[in-house]
Amino acid sequence: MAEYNPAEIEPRWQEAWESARAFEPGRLAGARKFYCLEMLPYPSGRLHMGHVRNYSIGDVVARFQTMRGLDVMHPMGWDSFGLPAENAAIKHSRHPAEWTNENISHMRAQLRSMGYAYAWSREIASHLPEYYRWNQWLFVRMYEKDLAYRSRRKVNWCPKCLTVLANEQVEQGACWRCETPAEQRDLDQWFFRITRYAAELLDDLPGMTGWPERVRTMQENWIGRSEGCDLDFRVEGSGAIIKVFTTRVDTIHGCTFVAIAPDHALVTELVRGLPEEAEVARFAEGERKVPSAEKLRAGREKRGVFTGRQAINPITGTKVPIWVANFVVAEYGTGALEAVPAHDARDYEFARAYGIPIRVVVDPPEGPLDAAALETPYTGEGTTRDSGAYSGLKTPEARRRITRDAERAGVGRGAIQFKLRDWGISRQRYWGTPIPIIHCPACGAVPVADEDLPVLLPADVRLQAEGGSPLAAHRGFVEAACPKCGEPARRETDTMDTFVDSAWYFYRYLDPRNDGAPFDSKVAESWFPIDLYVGGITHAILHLMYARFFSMVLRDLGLVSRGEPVKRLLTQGMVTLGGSAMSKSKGNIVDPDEMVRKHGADVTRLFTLFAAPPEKDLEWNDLGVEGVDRFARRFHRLVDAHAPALARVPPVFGREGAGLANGPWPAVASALRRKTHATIFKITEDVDRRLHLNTAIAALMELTNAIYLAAPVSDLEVVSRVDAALAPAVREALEAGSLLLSPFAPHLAEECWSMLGRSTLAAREAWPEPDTALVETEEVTIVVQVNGKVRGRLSVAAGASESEVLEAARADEKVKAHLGAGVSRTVYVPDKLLNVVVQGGRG
Ligand code: ANZ
Ligand code: ZN
Repeated sequence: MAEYNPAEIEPRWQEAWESARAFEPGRLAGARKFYCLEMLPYPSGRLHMGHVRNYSIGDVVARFQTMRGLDVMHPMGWDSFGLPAENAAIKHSRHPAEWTNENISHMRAQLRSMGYAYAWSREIASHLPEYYRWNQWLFVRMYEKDLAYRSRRKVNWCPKCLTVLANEQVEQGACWRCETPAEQRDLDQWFFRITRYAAELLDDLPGMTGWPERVRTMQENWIGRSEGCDLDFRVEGSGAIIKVFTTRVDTIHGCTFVAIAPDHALVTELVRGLPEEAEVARFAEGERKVPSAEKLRAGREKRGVFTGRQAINPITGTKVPIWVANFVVAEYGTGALEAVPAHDARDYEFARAYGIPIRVVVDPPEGPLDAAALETPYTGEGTTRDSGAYSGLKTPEARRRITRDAERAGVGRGAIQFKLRDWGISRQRYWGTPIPIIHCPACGAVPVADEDLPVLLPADVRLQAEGGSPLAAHRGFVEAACPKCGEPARRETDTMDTFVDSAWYFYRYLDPRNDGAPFDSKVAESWFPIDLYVGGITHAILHLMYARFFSMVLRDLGLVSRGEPVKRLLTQGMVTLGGSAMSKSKGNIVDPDEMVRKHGADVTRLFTLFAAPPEKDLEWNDLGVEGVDRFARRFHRLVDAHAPALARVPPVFGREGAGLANGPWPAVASALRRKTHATIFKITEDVDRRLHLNTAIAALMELTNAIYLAAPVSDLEVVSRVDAALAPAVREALEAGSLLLSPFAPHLAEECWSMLGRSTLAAREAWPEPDTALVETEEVTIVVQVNGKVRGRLSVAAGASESEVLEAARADEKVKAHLGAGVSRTVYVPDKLLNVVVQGGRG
């Protein structure tokens, strides 16, 4: 009798996979491809449970699709440039490269010990010249297409990291990495013109049905498309025009002031020589330092100063005062707005604070507003009133007519605004890709010639904790000859944001040693799109937007044919302990190495997969770990005990399996066979379509119980009592169990497969097919109500989950018509009833 001993089993099978090169793609001629990708880690030094969860989920799918006969690409690499390496280097007086390489070795060994099925021949690391050379090459291509440009901009600056932060990297006004409040600075910066793709980035989203709705909504909001109208307000007694952007031109008759951003280009000119000049200047100066995220924060106190000037409403001819206000952002729209306090919350608050009149011009559908007693602005749509010839119109119609008339009069025009800003990629740090530009006094910014790439990051720099770019202090690096005229020139010393590295790495995996191009287009074509991408929700905006942008750029450079790189996206939840995300600073960490030492990689994997559905947060629970540990041991004991008695039964599954005849079988055998095939069916569905990995494991546990019932094994004396009539069904169940277990607990699966006398690798075996005659899928009818009224009946598999039923309800024509504004709540009685509560109550 062999005790389950993962410490002995696991390294043995890892070696077997490696020597068989079991997970290298391209071995199956003619097979369909499957590109399974997980977000590559930053090599901080140690894997954490978040990594383990992310990679275990991806690994299940990669192994599953491999067994189903697909040609699977499942690579891994290192996002190895970035600030922590530089900070660690300063702290421990070590070179970032040395620190990074050591971390990579350690973490690679950790990944191996988890048994992940990677195509290691594809490994890349972004800090290596062979990789970042292609960042530089792509930068030059983008520069040629005016997709990379330099401009003096107000930038978000982290005073602690001493570097620029992209808008995406400012979270609630603070640096996303160290949480220090961000400041504003004027700097010459390099930008990628992502705004050129704003419309495409937005328009693709509805069709990206393989992405979670939540992520698509986040991206949609980030891109922030607004349709409206620009209007020209003439400044009284001056030729100046203040252009405003409005999405509610229908409210123009309620405009009681104009507000402009403190750093609007016109501010100085407007107040020149007026008594208000000094105060306006003081106010503008104070606001200059405030980051735009803070300016837009809803709760921020509305403040401003009057300029002493009036503007003329181009539609009504009315004169209104011009204010400089802190809630107007220079970078959005035109940097100025026509304020309508009765119908906009910020305008309302401002008007109340400064005693500016409030004029009601829209009535809600429910009936007229009492203008004298208005206590909150009415921001919805409705019917115009007190709006001259436009009174009595519904909002969309008023909008249309006023825009048309403004266009005819030459004082306005329809306009579309995006919140998305160009991507600032300059970093004043060392550990990143040097931007391949040389500044020549005569020729300006000149890109480095392709044959001179890569611009190598010099190894001999002095890294200081405070201030300045280390490259700028390196004379040998800075001094360069102009590629155009040959005269002495100065090399650019900014390095690229590391999000550039990760914006296209998934193409490089496909052709990682190519030294003539970033990758071969034909090879990329054969693998794209990525069939499944697994990663944290924290990357829903930043990384995933950049990755999409880069794919569109690569397409327009003629390198690939499609713009959208990812077909299906899975954003896994966090791993928590005591209710909050595991983090070093909170001290609530479970170390994967320790888990592997204590329980083995398989149990660690099983727990992270079993304890919660992939998208949900997973609370760590030692009892739960014990539970899956017990399950692993029980399955092992079953196989170990019965294997000798099953030796005479021919193989059932796998490429050499002969299957089983359709009986007649004794009742116990028949029941077990039905359970076996139902389990195969369920797990296949769970993994393939739904990615319900937790319920798949639950089904394996049930199968194990069923085998125990049919063929008991005592804890004390391990003797198999399986007789000849039952043996084939038991072999079938144990073989199926081993193969089904393989994506989840691959070492244990190999061990059991081999104990059953099979000499192939389970990992490369054929996934078992269910005998449909044995799979009775019980169907039940579910009544679907919307706001309490019956709107349809759905036929679904018994035991379907709430989300499955909701999904089916959404797809049902009859029900769909009643879902209106969106689902706010559901009540589910399994196998019987789903009640959907919808907002706005159209029912
Ligand atoms: C008049 C108005 C009346 C507005 C009304 C709203 C309601 P979104 O939808 O986010 O694009 N706005 C325009 N430029 C701005 C700037 N630079 N900084 C801050 N706010 C600005 O918002 C567009 C609306 O935000 C515009 O429509 C404008 O206010 C304001 F009843 O114009 B509105
Ligand atoms: Zn020159």
